[in-house]
Amino acid sequence: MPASWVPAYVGAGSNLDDPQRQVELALARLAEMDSTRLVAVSPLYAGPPMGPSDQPDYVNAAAALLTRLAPESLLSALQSLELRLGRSRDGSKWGPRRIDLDLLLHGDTVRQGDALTLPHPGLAERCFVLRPLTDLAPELRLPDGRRVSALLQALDCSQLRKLCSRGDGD
Ligand code: A4P
Ligand code: MG
Repeated sequence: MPASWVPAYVGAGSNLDDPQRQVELALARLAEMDSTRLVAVSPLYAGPPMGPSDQPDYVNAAAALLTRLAPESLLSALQSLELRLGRSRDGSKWGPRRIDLDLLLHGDTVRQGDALTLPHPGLAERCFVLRPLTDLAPELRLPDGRRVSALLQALDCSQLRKLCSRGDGD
C-alpha cells in the first residue's frame, strides 16, 4: 500500500433504474471505502449515450478521492461496489447499465492493460467525463501534462445538461 495519500478521480455513470438516484447513491458509497477519503463530488450531468443510441440517456458525475490503495486495489473496490449496487451486464459493448464506476486517474500513474488502463481510455475525448472532472479540479492535468479544462474546451459539449440536485427543490 502506498505510504501516502494519493489523489484519485472516479467517474460514475448510469442509464437504468432512476439514473440520478443510482449515481447519487454510488457517490455517497465511495465515502465508505477502506483506506480512502471522499473529498468532493461534482454536479450531475445528463446526456445522450456514447455508443449504441437505442438506450436511455445517461447521468454522469465524478468524485475526487484521496486514497492509500494502489490502483489495482482501488479498481477492485470500485468493482465490488458496482456489484453491491446491483450492476449486471446485458453483454453488449457500451450497453445500458445501472451503475458504472471507472477509475479515471490515480495520481500520475500511467498503465496500459486490459484489467487496468490509466488514465481511463477515452477520458480526453468524453464530455461526460471532462465536464465533471473540470468542475472538481479546473487545474488538474493528466500525467502527460494536458489540462482537463483545456481538453474540455476543445469539445462541443452542448448536449450535456447540468442537473439540479433534488435537494435544490427542482
Ligand atoms: N478497465 C481497464 N481500465 C479501467 C479503468 N481505468 N477503470 C477494465 C475501470 N475499468 C477499467 O469495464 C470493462 C473492463 O475495463 C473491466 O474489466 C476493467 O478491468 P466494465 O465496467 O466491466 O465494462 P464497460 O464499462 O461496459 O466497458 P468500458 O469499455 O469500460 O466502457 P466505458 O468506457 O466505461 O463506457 N455514454 C454516456 N453518455 N455516459 C457514460 O457513462 N458509458 C459507457 C461505457 C458507454 N456510453 C456512455 C457511458
Ligand atoms: Mg467502465
